[in-house]
Amino acid sequence: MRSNTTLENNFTNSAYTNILSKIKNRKVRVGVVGVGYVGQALVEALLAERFETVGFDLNESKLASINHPLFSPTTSVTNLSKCEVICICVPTPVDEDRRPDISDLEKASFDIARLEKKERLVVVESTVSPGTLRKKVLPIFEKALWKGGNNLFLAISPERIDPGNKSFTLKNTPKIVGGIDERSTRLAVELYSAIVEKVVPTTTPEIAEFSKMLENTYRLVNISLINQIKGYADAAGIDIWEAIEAASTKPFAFMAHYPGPGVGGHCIPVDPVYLLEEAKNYGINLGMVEEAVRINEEQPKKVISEAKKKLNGHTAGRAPKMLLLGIAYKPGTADTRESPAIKIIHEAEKEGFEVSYFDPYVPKLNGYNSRFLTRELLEEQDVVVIATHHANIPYELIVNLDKPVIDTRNILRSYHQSVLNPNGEYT
Ligand code: SAJ
Repeated sequence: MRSNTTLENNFTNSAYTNILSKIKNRKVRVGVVGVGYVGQALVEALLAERFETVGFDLNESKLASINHPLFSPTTSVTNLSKCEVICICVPTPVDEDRRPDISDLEKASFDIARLEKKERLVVVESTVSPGTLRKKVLPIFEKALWKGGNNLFLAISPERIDPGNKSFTLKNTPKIVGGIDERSTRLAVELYSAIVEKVVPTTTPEIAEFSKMLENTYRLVNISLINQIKGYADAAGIDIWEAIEAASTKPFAFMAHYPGPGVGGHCIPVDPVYLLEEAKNYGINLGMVEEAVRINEEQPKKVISEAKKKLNGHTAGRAPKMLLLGIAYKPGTADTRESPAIKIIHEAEKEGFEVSYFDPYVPKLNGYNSRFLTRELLEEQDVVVIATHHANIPYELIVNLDKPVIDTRNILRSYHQSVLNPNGEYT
């Protein structure tokens, strides 16, 4: 009588070899849960390699943008039952108390765990704290009687999509993959090797989860560092932008980061919060990361105090008018998640400013409408703040403006050096 283990091993082996061969022969059907900018890039890469793909999203408009004979959009999770592979690309934001919120991931895992039980590879692409796959996601499947490494193969592969980046795409950005066991890792490597030039397996999923946190915490700490150091440079009358340019001539061990009004987006300001929370569970205090998060949150207030200093009470008796240029979180996108510009609006209004904005990518937001940028509109203002330096903002209207301009991105310098007065200030 063959032991249970042998039977299980045989089952695992056949489940594993079945999925492996289907991936190799492009016969596997891949489900993508969450077709936002990450899921959409993944779907397009899978379709380009002729994988039959099912895209699930609650928001039908996100599915409408993909048109391909091998693509089936759906708003019903049960349509994923036919998929032997399912990739989860749902957001993992922070909640209103700035605490990690993986409820979308838990819901997606719960829904997938309730699908018909057939061997399946599930890959989580969402950014999560180290240990989430093993401690939070796997138990959801095990509670639904899936057996990790038997009929369930589970891996993490953190997304590395940079929206709008033309040089680094899903295909040419190395993909980190970590499975809960060897077979899971092997299957995930096989899948991603079909659509990404370089796949990097890690020994454990925790290493893969940690590496993503490292990437984005590194970025926040360095941006907060340059924002803090700028305060010293300004006080000392030193041009921080030229200093960064000079430091960047060092061909090794220096990566330029630039001052700004704060760090937005759903990755950089958010991921370090996940790391901080998880580190606390081990009694570890990452003071430097906490300070970076604090500095970042302070930036919008610094912009307001600079505006008040430049106005120096000139508008006594009436609300000073502030025009914000660019409210998306970074140039070239309409995404306003965690955008510092929105925080500037809130802070400015708290300080009594009358605020309006112009952003060619964001026609309306939170009850405001983007104003049409004209000389007349600029003349009406007391102060102009360049918060997000979209390339298609007509800076020629600003560069000779005889009003205080707070150019948080130093974009005007590249317009006309001639407007700098001898003290190196913009007129
Ligand atoms: N920012 C600065 N100074 C800088 C760089 C960025 O203030 O020197 C601000 C931006 O204005 C923005 C925020 O930080 O508000 C985030 O900018 P980002 O360029 O990091 O853009 P993201 O959020 O799209 O980050 C993505 C991330 N990619 C992934 O998570 C897969 C990040 O890891 C990349 O480093 C980044 O793109 C990139 O390098 O473009």
